[in-house]
Amino acid sequence: MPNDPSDNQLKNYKATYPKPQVITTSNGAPIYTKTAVLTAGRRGPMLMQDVVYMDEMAHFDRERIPERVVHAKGAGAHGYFEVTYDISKYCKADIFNKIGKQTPLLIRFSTVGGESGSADTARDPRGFAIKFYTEEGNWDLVGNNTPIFFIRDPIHFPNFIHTQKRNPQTHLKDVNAMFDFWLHRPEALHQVMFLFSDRGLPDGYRHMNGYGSHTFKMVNKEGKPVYCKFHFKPTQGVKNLTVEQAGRLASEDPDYSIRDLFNAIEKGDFPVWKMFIQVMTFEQAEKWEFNPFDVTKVWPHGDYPLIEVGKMVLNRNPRNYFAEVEQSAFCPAHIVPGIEFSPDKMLQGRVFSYTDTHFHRLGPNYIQLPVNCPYRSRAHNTQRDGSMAYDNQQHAPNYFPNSFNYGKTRSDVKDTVFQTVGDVDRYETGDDHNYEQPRQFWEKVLDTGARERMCQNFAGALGGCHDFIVSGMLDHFTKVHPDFGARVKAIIQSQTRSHI
Ligand code: HDE
Repeated sequence: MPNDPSDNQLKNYKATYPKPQVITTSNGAPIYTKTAVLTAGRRGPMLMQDVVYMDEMAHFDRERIPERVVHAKGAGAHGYFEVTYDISKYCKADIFNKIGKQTPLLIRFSTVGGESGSADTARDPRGFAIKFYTEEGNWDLVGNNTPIFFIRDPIHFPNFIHTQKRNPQTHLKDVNAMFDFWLHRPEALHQVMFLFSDRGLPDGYRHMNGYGSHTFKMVNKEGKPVYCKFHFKPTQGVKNLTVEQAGRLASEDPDYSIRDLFNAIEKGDFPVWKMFIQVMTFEQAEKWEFNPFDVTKVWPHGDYPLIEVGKMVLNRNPRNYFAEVEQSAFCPAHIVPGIEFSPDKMLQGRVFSYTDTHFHRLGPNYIQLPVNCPYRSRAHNTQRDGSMAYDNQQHAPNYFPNSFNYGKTRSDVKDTVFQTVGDVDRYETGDDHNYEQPRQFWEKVLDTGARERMCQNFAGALGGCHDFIVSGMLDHFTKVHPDFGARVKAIIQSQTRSHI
């Protein structure tokens, strides 16, 4: 007996619309049959003038848009953010300006490497992308369920992603390519350890943390900036799947996370996350032992404690997946007054990439789609035309400055001034403290059981790699902690590779 709300979606539709509406062509003309094509005689050929067929088939041929090059499989939900603590001493953004203030939002969760038909329970980071529809424009916080990332220079991103995708000849996922990249780029170790630990298999989308991951800048009304990071913690708790559960679900219910989110919301069991920030002053940033703008590093909570800000509640499922989730388009460049970029090279690199991919995937006017449009502030600018311009800002002038009352600027939203120094160059960061925080992860974050499971997971995956990749990775693990390298080596040897 189907019992979940998701099983009854069609029945519920019928209950809402007890009488069918007249079916039409796309130009709105009523049609008299939808069950037979137009032919010359009962057995004769079809006619070109069967516009009912042509109208439908030509559109069908174009139903798919390019899937996201990463984060292709996902689920979305609507909700709101509510301020519970005052952080106006750090940030003037209107979203935070009053306790109790609610701001509508859309969230899209995703897996990263798989195609849009892949299994939800793969070992992979999870995307955690939020679009806050604030009164001063849309603020997109496009994060993951991990506080860190694999690389710290955006030039590596396309190559790194190639190793996570399919081999150019075999069209298979290639574990040698994955580990070969990590072998060459040990800055990935922190994130890779996170990925092969229990947290690499979250139990659906409701039971995981979310992070803005990068360092951002917050600016208060006096124009004083601080650096900050964003954290989200689920009040329904963090839960992970075992390797066995994830494997079973991959075949029995590959859409496990999408289903779980939809049904929870439909049943009124609304998922909630508390939002926190960490704050670092410019003086502290100067003195910190690591680069505070390096997204492969966390800021220790002991030194930079979590400050509670508010809660995020997801209380409404999309009514149409394609319109509200597939066509949603997030972009780290979408910030609002009070929130600014830090010098994090990765963040800077992302600021370019997302709009660029949206132009390709959805077109130059993707931001006019209802789900992407800043509907609480509205865009007033001089961008015009292009494919699918919707209202095209009607009769407003399309240039600025002008003498006809179109557009004025606001001095209170000026970005903070900051100095840059240094020679223009390509600075290699490959050796920038790659082992310290992974060591802390091994020693302080993981308990004995979690360490053992992570080593088993690594040994399982590395078991399929060439010997030089295995020994290179074991060297890295040993530099993180001798026990780590030794344990993975012992498990691999016990799995038949006694020569290593
Ligand atoms: Fe992304 N990333 N990314 N990323 N990312 C995309 O944009 C990119 C990075 C993240 O649900 C793409 O619309 C570059 C970090 C999420 O729609 C693309 C770099 C973090 C989503 C892109 C990164 C993320 C994306 C593909 C390195 C966590 C899904 C489709 C400089 C802090 C958003 C798209 C959604 C999606 C580029 C690294 C999170 C190609 C160049 C770090 C959650 O533009």
